[in-house]
Amino acid sequence: MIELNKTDIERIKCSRHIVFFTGAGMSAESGVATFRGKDGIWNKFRPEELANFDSFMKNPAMVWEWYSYRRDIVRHVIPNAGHLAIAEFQKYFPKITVITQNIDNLHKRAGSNNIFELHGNIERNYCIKCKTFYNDIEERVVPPKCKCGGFIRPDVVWFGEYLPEDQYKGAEIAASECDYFFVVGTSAIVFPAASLIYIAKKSGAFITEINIEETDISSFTNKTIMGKAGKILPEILEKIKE
Ligand code: BJW
Ligand code: ZN
Repeated sequence: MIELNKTDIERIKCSRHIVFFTGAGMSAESGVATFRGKDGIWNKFRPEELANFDSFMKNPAMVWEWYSYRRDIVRHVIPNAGHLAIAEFQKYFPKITVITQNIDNLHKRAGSNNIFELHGNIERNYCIKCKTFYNDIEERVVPPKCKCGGFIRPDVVWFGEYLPEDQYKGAEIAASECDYFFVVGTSAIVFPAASLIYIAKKSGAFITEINIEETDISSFTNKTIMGKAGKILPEILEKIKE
């Protein structure tokens, strides 16, 4: 059973606006690998070789193939009990905001409807030259090319790139306005996304972390619950319904 006492549950119940700030650990139980840690994909693939624009320009085919491979994975997995619990929270609170660093679309597929995607979405692509957006792409050539001749890249945020302004701005407002802020399955080391935790705390929100291990922000949060997101979140929801 989770380490939440009556006061903790009351505090959640009294909240009018709850934010769930999620990272790769949120989707781990769906079968999407995390980046860092024991089973992280970056033990096998180096981020600096794949997750930045220079690498894409140096070897577009390799980078495109890597995202193609990951796109295929996320299309074949399904939202887990944690994603579904977050979506169900919408029934019980005036406002729920999901701020995700994940590019896998699983919150949307679970039914959450107020989502800020800080690092893009692997289902979208755009031409680096004329910025035309593409959803489904026939990969006759790899990487595919736009009508204008430019390479098409995934609409994800690589290191050194700015986050989509509207998504970050919306997330920043939610973090500063909410009264409860859950940090779920993130190592919280990538900025500016991680700064939202500090903004929320400074603005007076209660911060609860859900993670299978301690992170850099564990000493900063008001509470850390150790465990899997797919187990803890449904348990919290059940307590709220009681
Ligand atoms: C579970 C679980 C279960 C497992 N239940 N929990 C020095 C200092 C500060 C900043 C910088 C710096 N040097 C460079 C920077 C900036 C840089 C940055 O932050 N780097 C740090 C790594 C140091 N940031 C950027 O470059 C950003 N842009 C930017 O700053 O723009 C301004 C600028 C512009 C121009 C010039 C200069 C500056 C952009 C960051 C983009 C991040 N992109 C990626 C890749 C996306 C595409 C793709 O998927 O390929 O986003 S990197 C990767 O990390 C991905 C993630 O969204 C992000 C965060 O990872 P996350 O989600 O936390 O995953 P993990 O694997 O780290 O953690 C998983 C957690 O889950 C663990 O804690 C587990 O324990 C837990 N877990 N199973 C619960 N079942
Ligand atoms: Zn183009």
